[in-house]
Amino acid sequence: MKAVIFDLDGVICFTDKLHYKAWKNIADEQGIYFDEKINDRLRGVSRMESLDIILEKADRAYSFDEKKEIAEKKNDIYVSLLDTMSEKDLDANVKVVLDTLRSRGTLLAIGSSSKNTKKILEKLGLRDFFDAVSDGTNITKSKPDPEVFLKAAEMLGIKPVEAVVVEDALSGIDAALAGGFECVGIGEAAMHPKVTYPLKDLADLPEIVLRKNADI
Ligand code: B16
Ligand code: MG
Repeated sequence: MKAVIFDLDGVICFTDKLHYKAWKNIADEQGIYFDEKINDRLRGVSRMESLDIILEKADRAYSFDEKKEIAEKKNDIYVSLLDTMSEKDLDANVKVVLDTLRSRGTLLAIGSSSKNTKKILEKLGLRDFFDAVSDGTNITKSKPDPEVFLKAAEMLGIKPVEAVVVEDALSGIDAALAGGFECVGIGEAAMHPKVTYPLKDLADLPEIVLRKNADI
């Protein structure tokens, strides 16, 4: 296994709460019911598709222009919340996992639906850390389509069978499998019936990569 492709939100960082705060602000303003359970459905889903899920509870139809305006407003709120993040928000266990893999020569990439990926990496002090960053700015189809991970593999110059994808969202596991990748699922994604390696703790990831390479 030459490379590990990490999802960002929910794996490298925990921006769920910030997405929730921003969407809640929008939903309240529009008088639409929104709770954390609905927020869970937005994991790994693009911004516009997230808005469509939220609008399922609306009592009227929204035009494309209205939706565009609302999505932009949500992003402005989310970005101002991201501004409060710093290197202190990088989980120490996540950093150990990244450093361990890197020290063994494993290529590391990001495969995220977020258009704010580069800003988040910068805030966490990881701007130049990854060998490739594939994100919401270079894809046309979001997860469960495999495009974001296939682009990451292409940027790394490797084949999907030579990489493992790490995901927290069910749609992300579907995307990895559709692209021909093995995958590690954490949280909800560990429960996916077809996940290759369900993990309780990301700290076990280097061991999985090591064992897999010893098998080959
Ligand atoms: P943005 P991931 C995803 O990131 C989030 O899980 C999802 O909740 C969000 O809607 C999506 O990014 C788009 O984010 O509005 O910043 O472009 O899990 O694929 O890293
Ligand atoms: Mg995620």
